[in-house]
Amino acid sequence: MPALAHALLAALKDHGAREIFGIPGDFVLPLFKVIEESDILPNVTLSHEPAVGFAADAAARYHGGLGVAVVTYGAGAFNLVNAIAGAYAERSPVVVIAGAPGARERVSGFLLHHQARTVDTQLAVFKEITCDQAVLSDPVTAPAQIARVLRSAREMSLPVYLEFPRDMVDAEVEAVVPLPSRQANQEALGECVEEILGRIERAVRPVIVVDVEIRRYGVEDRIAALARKLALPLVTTFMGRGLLDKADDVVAGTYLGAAGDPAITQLVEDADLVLMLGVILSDTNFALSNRAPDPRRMILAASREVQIGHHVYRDMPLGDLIDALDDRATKRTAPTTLPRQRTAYPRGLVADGQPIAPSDIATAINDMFDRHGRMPMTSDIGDCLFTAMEIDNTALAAPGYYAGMGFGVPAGIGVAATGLRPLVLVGDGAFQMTGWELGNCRRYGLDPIVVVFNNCSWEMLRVFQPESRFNNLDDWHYADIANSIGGTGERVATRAELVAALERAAQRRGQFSLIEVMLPRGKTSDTLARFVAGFKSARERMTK
Ligand code: TPP
Repeated sequence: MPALAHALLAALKDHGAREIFGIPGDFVLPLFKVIEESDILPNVTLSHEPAVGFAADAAARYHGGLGVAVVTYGAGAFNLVNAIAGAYAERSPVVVIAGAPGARERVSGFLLHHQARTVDTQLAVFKEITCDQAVLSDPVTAPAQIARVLRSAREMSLPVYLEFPRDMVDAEVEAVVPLPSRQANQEALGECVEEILGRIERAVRPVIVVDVEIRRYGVEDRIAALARKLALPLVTTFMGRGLLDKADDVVAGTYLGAAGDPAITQLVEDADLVLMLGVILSDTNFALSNRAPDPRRMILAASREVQIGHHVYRDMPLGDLIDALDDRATKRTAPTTLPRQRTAYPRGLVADGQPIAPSDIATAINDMFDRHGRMPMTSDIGDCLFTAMEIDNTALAAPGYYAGMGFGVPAGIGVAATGLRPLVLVGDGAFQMTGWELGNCRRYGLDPIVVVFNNCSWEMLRVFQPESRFNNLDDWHYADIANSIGGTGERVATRAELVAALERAAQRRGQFSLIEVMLPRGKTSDTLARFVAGFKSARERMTK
């Protein structure tokens, strides 16, 4: 019979985990020893637990399996809370494995180091931000608990929590047998699909809107095929930016309401049927809309439910729904009144001595993609994410809904650990939070390209409240520090320097590259400028 630690690692692998991110502590040292020596999954340690959570989250987003974060009891696990809250909000299946006291310690009568209130406060906190939990303290029940919790993570595409008491590492257990996934009721599915196809048939201006769940459930290709078959225009949400990056013929652009390409905004807002697939109905995705969500013109398939008008079909996995739609749909020709709108992304930056504006970065990156091929991206929250909307629709992981700072760099490390070379976009404020994790790249041979938007400012806050001096940040010369932590840093202030630095970074392999782009305070990307204007006018509308 395998030891529990081995059984758990094998089960993680069987359920789609490809790597482990973590930081050890005494409550997980024995488990880390097994992780390292068993070599079942590669292990990447970082410097601070928030980064562990972000990296695991981004790895899951990219490879479509499970992300894994292993941390110590209390001090380690509580440090992970914000990252897991973000993963929950944005539907990323991260398995939190937290060390915990062993059975004897729990009843020792002492307060234990890292304990916050009761021994189980950690479990109580994680219950709020995970969809399933288990404490692996009983060798008889542990394998079934692991199978249940890992299936929940996969089926719900949400974080889960496994607490691993440190005295359980060597406990002998049965192997973990994966549980079959739960499928839709066929009759309900048939009825649902007929209803959707009927609505599409009757619609004059239908449109598909897609968001992150379609990647989480691995149905992007099938949705692209369906959109082609039904001849339906398709857009992504803000959060869903980067989806269907291999189906340029299908994706018209990204819906940003008042901040976006007017043709795309019209496509969605004038539609008489909006088929929302895997969409998070959040303010960042829809608050700049001129129209409130209207159930009469909307079908929403998300979180294993399909809502049509005022009724709901429950237990409808997205994959089953798309397969059934594809089975029953017949090829449709687009009405001639339905031109496919496409967003054109800027190209051809003039490499001159002019200062750099944020939108110039997008143009320079598009030019670099033309020369070297598109790169997968991660972005932090800040003007860098709005700038990303001006870059070609390449794969992107970003906190577009939860909007927590500090995601970009560790997420890039997570993506790099999956074997890809990412381009990371990050503001100086966010870089101050987690940017130093780049110092871990050399140990693992990772070579992301990081573009720091250095405006010496919390510019996203300044745009809403320009009078506050606290938005001014100091100039930390990030490029200089990059050179002392295993990478190459370059600071650029003109468009010519930017173009040259990006080219050098594209060619430099085997170490991280940091390009510190100096930007004037008060100058935002064109997209953020439109977003702020749209936001302010929406606020005025609401307060009138
Ligand atoms: N803390 C976290 C963890 N997340 C947040 N979103 C905020 C605080 C509030 N916040 C939103 S944007 C922002 C802050 C503090 C400033 C971001 O600054 P920077 O990363 O330099 O990007 P810029 O706004 O200049 O583009």
